[in-house]
Amino acid sequence: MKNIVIFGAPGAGKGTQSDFIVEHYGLTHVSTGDLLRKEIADETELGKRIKGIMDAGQLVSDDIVIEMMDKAIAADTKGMLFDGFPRTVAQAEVLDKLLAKHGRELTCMVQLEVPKEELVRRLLERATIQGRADDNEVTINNRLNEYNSKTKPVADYYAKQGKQRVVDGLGSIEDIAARIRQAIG
Ligand code: B4P
Repeated sequence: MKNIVIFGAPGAGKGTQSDFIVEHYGLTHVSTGDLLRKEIADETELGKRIKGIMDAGQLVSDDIVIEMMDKAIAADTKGMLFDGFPRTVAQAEVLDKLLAKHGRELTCMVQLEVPKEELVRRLLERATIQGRADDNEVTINNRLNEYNSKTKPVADYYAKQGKQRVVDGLGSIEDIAARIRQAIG
């Protein structure tokens, strides 16, 4: 059973490539961004608490995200693709523990590498198509800063475990999907 993390900066193509990975390997897709946006759209108590944080481009607290993932892992029987999680080293450590609790371990982490100018270009383009509240110039900058300070160290965490697979995230969506399949094996 495969359990895979797809990792990268905002706009790196995590959500886009997730569709191909879950289809190819028959995995359950869990996106923390999608789960959090659903809480906001449903106007739940949690959604009201996190809306300002996400609109500002900051990370939601580890406790909230970890509780969501605990439930998602407990409910899964197929193997999982983690999209947007872990985003801090603390989340990465907890993910290892949660998987071990269910007799599993992480297969690998796929890291999509995309230059900053292209990340900004993609997110601004998405803003014109989807109108997501956090796709504007100020918030994109905050998200990239959060990524550099809190999320990037997660790559070293997996490199030390020998689980990091770096993939060039520039090019056509199909070409990148093929590179990812090769990296996972
Ligand atoms: P996410 O929903 O994970 O959003 P994201 O980082 O912007 O990545 P996304 O998956 O949407 O972008 P993608 O690269 O696919 O997180 C949003 C927020 O939720 C965070 O800022 C944070 O507040 C919160 N959050 C989520 N998880 C959290 C956690 N674990 N801890 C704390 N807080 C958390 O796509 C971007 C665009 O590029 C798309 O429009 C796509 O069409 C385009 N694109 C993709 N591939 C392309 C290619 N090859 N060429 C050209 N364009 C491409």
